Amino acid sequence: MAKPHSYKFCFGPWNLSEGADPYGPPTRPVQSFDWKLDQLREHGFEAMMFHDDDAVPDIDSKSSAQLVKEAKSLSKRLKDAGVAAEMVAPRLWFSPHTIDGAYTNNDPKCRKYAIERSLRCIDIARAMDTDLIVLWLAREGTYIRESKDARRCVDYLVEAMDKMLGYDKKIRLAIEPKPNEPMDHAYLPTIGHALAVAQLTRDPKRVGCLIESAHALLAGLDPADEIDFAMAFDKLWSLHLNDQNGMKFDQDKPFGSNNLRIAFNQVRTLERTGYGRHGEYVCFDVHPFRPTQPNHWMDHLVNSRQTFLRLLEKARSFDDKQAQALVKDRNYQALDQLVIEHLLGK
Ligand code: XUL
Ligand code: MN
Repeated sequence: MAKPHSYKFCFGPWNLSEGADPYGPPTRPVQSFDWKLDQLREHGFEAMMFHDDDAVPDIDSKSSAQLVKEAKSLSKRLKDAGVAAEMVAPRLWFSPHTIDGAYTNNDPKCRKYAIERSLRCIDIARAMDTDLIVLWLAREGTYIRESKDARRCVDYLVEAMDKMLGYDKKIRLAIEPKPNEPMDHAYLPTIGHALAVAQLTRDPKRVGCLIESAHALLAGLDPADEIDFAMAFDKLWSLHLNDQNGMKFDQDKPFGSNNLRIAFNQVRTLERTGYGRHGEYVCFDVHPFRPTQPNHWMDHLVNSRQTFLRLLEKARSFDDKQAQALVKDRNYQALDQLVIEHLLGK
């Protein structure tokens, strides 16, 4: 195992959400951005992640010059607070132009909108001193199989990424795969799909990925294996740790909330592969449970960070030598119990 290093933590303004779901209204009042920034600093987080319109609201009604001006002013506020902007992600799922997809929309005018919007997102990222653009491809997929040509959609995805890579020679694209929700089936459901598409772009070195634990679980995969796979390509550029109870809606539960062992194995893999050594952040894409009262609003983030740090101790104190001996002896029954006893505190 490599020499221990310390991790840097991050979350986004949307992770202090107000509790609205498809069945009911918010359960907490809206808080200001400054309040969120103060909370972030007070609780041991070093960076904030942004959607383009978290950084600059009402993007589509503003000129490029205005967007850059507002992004620069936000960047100054962050710098004054000693907080980095980790990434900017184009929100390609709200506009009337992205109702049936953004880059893979059947309508060329809508695809054009999605690319233009992504270039504005790059302008914002540049003004905020980050080279990382995250692509969660929310509506790139289908509700019914017959509605789009999946073969052609691969070309559309590559074309959009090529436009972004050509627009700015320094930016890096991190694809955040998710197999479903809001779509029935998404076109890039796993890290394997994301890294395969990266190879088709004009600059594969600048197209990597972001793994979200819940998204991997929704694809029926172990997030630790997804991490190892991405690290084998040196392409894990960001991470959304959280948890998920089975194959249902995307729950964004606190890290480790549902399955401590799956969480332990993610931390162990991050340690083993050296994630974070090149400045990558550990981000928590978690939401408060809807019944959460305003005075407990930060707890899901504080707890996720705490659980991560506790599991880091567990990863560092795991008896690897004994584990290796058991592997050699093919005694997986004893190895299984070794992990369980370790997690239980023996
Ligand atoms: C959606 C999701 C997003 C992305 C950023 O499931 O995880 O919040 O992380 O667009
Ligand atoms: Mn996410």
